[in-house]
Amino acid sequence: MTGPVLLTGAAGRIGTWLRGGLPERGWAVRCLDVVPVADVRPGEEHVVADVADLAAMVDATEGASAVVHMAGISGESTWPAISRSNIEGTYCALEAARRAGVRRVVLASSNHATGFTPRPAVGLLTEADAPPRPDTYYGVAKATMEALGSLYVDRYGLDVVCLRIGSAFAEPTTTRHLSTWLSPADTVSLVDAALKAPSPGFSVVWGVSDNTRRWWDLAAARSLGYEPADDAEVYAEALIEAYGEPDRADPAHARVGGEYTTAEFDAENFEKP
Ligand code: 15L
Repeated sequence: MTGPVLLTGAAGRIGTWLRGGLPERGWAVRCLDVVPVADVRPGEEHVVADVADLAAMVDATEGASAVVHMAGISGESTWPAISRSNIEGTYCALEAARRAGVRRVVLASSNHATGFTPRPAVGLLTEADAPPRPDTYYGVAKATMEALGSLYVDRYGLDVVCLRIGSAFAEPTTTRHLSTWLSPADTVSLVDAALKAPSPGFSVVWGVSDNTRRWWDLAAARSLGYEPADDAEVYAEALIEAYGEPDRADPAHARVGGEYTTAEFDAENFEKP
């Protein structure tokens, strides 16, 4: 592939990790965000644009080799906010790729697309075991993202890889994260694999590190070429001492989406637009 990777949400947490890690793996990066990124790095291209502005997205996508779409609200919010940033934004990323002739799109889906799925009592959950079962409007937008990705593969022949990201943080801070953590280094590995995999067509894979306590199957992600290096277990002793052993009767541990499935996560409790 020639041309830079267009990275939406470049100023965000995951975007910042990818700006560091993708060039180390040979990818030139064109950063796009609605705000200017704080620290422009050598070799980067920069575009300030709203991901829900289709004309601006088409301009930004011209000449790119692939789109890595990380932009959007990163948790629950109101319906108007989610539908604009996360649903309209995903449509614009895919439609801009199609119009600009870019064939590969990597989408930041989330475990919350399937959040009300019960966590398995034993064994690992494959992607096929967890069809869309969103836990929030945020989760609905991620399920819609996967559906839009599927449409652009079947109708227009793009390659679209949807990453159902667990908990992408610098380090685990809750006992749930002992299962769901995706480390910064593994985030880079996963996106790199999604960019390089030959002809993935439509692919949905869990995005999680090789955590001892994980409940997501990594076979599909590994088949793309993902080689996770981290395991949240190194944080287990400290987190269990602080918070106790995870209680499987607690919804935060009984369902894939954790606390997002609780009554407190009703959108009414989130900021009005
Ligand atoms: C997500 O999709 C969110 O972006 C992140 O803030 C966390 O809530 C994460 O899921 C999680 O499930 O831990």
